Amino acid sequence: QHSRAKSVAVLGAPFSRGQKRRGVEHGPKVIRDAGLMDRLSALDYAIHDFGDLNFHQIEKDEPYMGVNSPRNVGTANKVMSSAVSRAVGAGHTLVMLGGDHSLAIGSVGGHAQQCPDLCLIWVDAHADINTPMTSPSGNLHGQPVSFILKELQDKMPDIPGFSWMKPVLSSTDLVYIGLRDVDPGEYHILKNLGVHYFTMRDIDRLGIQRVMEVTLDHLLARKQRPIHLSFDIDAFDPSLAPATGTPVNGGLTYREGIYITEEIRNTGLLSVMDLVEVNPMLAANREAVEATSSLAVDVIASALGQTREGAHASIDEIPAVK
Ligand code: HAR
Ligand code: MN
Ligand code: MN
Repeated sequence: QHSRAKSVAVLGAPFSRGQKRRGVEHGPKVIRDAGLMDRLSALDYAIHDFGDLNFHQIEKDEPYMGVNSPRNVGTANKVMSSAVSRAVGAGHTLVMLGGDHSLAIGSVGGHAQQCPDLCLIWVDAHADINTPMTSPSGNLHGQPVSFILKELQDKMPDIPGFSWMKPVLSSTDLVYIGLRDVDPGEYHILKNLGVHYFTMRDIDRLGIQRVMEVTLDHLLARKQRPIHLSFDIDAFDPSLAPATGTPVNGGLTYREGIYITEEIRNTGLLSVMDLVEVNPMLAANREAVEATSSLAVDVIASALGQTREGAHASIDEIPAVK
């Protein structure tokens, strides 16, 4: 418990081709500008900034079976996958800053290369489990989970750009928290596979404490294993996180969001965390951008050990009167 990670690495992914709105590629910059590295250096481990990944654009990238930008998204995720695999293999706890949520395909995929027994906690207003056939938008940020799950592979067409990708998780390795905008096809998939999920209504009924207890019990009771936390900022209520592409009313409160990350931190098992979908170009003003990105920093710091209780790291006795 509370095992000290030796080091934390931060990796930016300025990528937006998993959806149609410009600006989410600036997520890594505004999250860093909100003071991420300073906040993490106050916690007690070595912290490395791996900078931003470089995604070179593929010019000719026609939609395939309704899926937009398949080659760009597939190729970017291949780059992501090897970067995450390398970082985790080197012993770092990794924080991936998106970018849109299609990047989780590579992030979870690369993590699984090093930790095949990982489990996945997906905090989001959306289930992101459309297959290319059920997707209403053709946007790959609404589909990453369908690429990750083994049970869906016979429902997945061969999308150009993704030939490198293998499904890495079973549906029992996944729990959703915060859902409130689920497409009909997604609902069918969730029920059909028996995926464990907690909607905002479930949080209303059970409270976030019970939700986390059941989540961690489901994923960890049989065996302690590495956690991948994929945190979409749109899980929060739009009043707290306005700068995002697909806001949905009725989201997490600040305290519910922080409780989620505190509980994950307390397992000592967090191995990779994604923080995605911060889009500074979609806010009404600069204050709204700053609110959203400083919320992202709070969530990341909390997942990595910042507590509301205080810390004892630097002071171990009551100072004597001199
Ligand atoms: N479900 C819709 C679709 O598939 C919208 C979901 C995408 N929005 C996100 N992802 N921000 O969490 O297009
Ligand atoms: Mn998402
Ligand atoms: Mn979302």
